[in-house]
Amino acid sequence: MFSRALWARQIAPLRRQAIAPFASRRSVTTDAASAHAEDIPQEDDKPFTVRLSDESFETYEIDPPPYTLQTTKRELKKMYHDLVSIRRMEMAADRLYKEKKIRGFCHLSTGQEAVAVGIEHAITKDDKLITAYRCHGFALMRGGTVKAIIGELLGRREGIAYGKGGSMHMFAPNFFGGNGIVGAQVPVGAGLAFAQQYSGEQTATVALYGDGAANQGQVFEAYNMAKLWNLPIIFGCENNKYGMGTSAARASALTDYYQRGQYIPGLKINGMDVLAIKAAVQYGRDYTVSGKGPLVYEYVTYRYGGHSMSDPGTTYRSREEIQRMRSTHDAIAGLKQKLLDWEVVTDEELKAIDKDARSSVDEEVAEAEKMALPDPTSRILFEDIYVRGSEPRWMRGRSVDETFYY
Ligand SMILES: Cc1ncc(C[n+]2csc(CCOP(=O)(O)OP(=O)(O)O)c2C)c(N)n1
Ligand SMILES: [Mg+2]
Repeated sequence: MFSRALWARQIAPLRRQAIAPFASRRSVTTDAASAHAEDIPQEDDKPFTVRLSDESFETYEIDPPPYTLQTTKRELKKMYHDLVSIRRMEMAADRLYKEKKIRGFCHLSTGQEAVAVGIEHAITKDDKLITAYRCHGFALMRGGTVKAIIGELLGRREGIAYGKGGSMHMFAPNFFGGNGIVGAQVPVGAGLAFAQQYSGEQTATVALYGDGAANQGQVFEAYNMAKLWNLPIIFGCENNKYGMGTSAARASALTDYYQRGQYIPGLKINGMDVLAIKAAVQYGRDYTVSGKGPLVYEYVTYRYGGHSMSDPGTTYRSREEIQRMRSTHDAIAGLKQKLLDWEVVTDEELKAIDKDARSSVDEEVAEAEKMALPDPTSRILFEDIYVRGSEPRWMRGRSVDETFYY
């Protein structure tokens, strides 16, 4: 066993040397509006190049992604629409919770929208995604509707998980939740990637977890197997600086989550810049699908609200900190600024996109509120335990003499 002093003298310099040639000296910003683009074409679908900020990434044992990104006006406008839609949907959930129409747990992703949007614009519909409980935005991006997501929060049978999952357990094609057990989705994500590799699919899994999950043993077990078998997975820590009311620095001996894979290359990404996220995930997807093995990403982001609806979110961080992040690092405001600066849209066009996103969310929320309440019968408790159509003939109920026949 090395004494601490000996370790510091003999081992630490070696470790630094091993990392130094690869580790970039850049430090990642969370400033959302720092990319550049010139010569924007008139046409909506004609590709052009965006140059990302030098402060978009920090690397660990890997070259950085290209600092240029091909996009179109249509895609940028869609990204903006997506960001606004998630924010508006989360705001609707906030209101419905305060009106006591949504009960139980409810975790909002306001502030973190760029992660869900940037990833979706980088992967294909055949790739797989799994995350923790802060999942409404991902469910929407993967193909869920606002109506079905809000219906789920309201506990309606027409909700995206038939009203059985609530805020934390939503699913869509190639979206494997929505998981309430902190960290549990990380090994499940490795399993998804194993299935992709085993069946020869040219697809990847994106498995997300929070800074609060990043120290769990199962995360490192999943890293190990993923590297042993070079699984096509991008592990991604959404570092929003807090796990419930505990700051990352109080919970983690090393808060550079992108370096926590040790033998797995990593990338730290400005998680408030939807374009940087798209560039990073596109690059990582190609890397991992080509058989080079897993990656560990860290999206540096921030949640504006409390951990859940029952946390005001102001006892463990200052109001000034929240205000500063909202006013100077907001992903929506950042993209908006770029779209105007680059003349991708006029002021009026942008207002029209805003209005369209907000009114379509509002309409779907109103429809969800009109969905019928579930019948107050115990039969509903036995439904949806198995995938519809695959139920056993009978199931035991709450006591030995209660049997439910399907
Ligand atoms: C196994 C397990 N332990 C504890 C909890 C309680 N819990 C819920 S959320 C949370 C903090 C997670 O923080 P983080 O991973 O940073 O996610 P964030 O809320 O910031 O998105 C904890 C401890 C849980 N749900 N599951
Ligand atoms: Mg967190």
